[in-house]
Amino acid sequence: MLDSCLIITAALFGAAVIYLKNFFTVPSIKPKPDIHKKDYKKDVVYLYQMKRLKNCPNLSPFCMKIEILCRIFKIPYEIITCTSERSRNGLVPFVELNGEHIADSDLIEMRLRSHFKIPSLPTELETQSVALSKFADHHLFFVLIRFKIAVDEFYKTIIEIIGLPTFLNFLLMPLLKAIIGKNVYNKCQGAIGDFELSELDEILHRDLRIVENTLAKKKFLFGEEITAADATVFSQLATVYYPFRNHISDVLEKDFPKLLEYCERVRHEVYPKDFTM
Ligand SMILES: N[C@@H](CCC(=O)N[C@@H](CS)C(=O)NCC(=O)O)C(=O)O
Repeated sequence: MLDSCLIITAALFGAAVIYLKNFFTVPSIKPKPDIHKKDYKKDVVYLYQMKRLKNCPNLSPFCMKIEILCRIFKIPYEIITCTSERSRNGLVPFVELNGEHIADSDLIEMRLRSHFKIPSLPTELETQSVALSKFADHHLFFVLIRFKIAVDEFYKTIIEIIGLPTFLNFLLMPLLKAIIGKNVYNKCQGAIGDFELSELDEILHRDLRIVENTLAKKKFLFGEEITAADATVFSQLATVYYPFRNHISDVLEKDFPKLLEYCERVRHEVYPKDFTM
């Protein structure tokens, strides 16, 4: 009896110490993982990303953005399809460049632009371009993904990417909805707030109007030449429009045909032959 009391007290004390240690630990970034590509070629970007889809180069707008940046700026790159590999932040994409692990598409873009000496736009346009890109990655993305996770095709596509057997869909679908669906929903709530789908639709229209007004009558967002902002904004729109139908497909077709024409323009410019496979 005394023994079991001592064990329970020790266990409770241990749990309290662990809880308090975690409570008072200031969060900090994890160390960089070892690089995977040991026999790398100098100045080649090794881009770790999700598996390609048949009808769109990627389901992740952040992975697609980096591939497009490499293509438009003629940066030599090699794609490495991730299975379990993740960045120091637990996400994809990440790159390895000359033996360095670089995580997060924002930082990757900055590093690539400085390493490969990619010229910026004139100051005023560059400022607008960065602001529009951040709006796309940190606001529009969350609005779009709320609609993306609302359809079964999203989870079916994830099952295909992971390579799980489709005959198990009846079990996997509710599981993925419970894990990934909830996780994404919570992230959206933290990033942009919580909204009913009808309210979110108003926000979606306002956000797409911002992109449409920036584009105006131009070929690309900042003129006749494709730029980094096109890589970011197009990737956000393309990864919800091309993989499978959802509410955004209807909205783009009905209310924003000019944005769809723009998507087709970027698609032909960047992936003249290999958008689908
Ligand atoms: N801020 C990050 C966002 C990257 C991100 O959210 N990646 C998602 C895919 S869209 C991810 O890796 N999710 C977890 C996973 O796939 O394991 C960036 O710009 O790279």
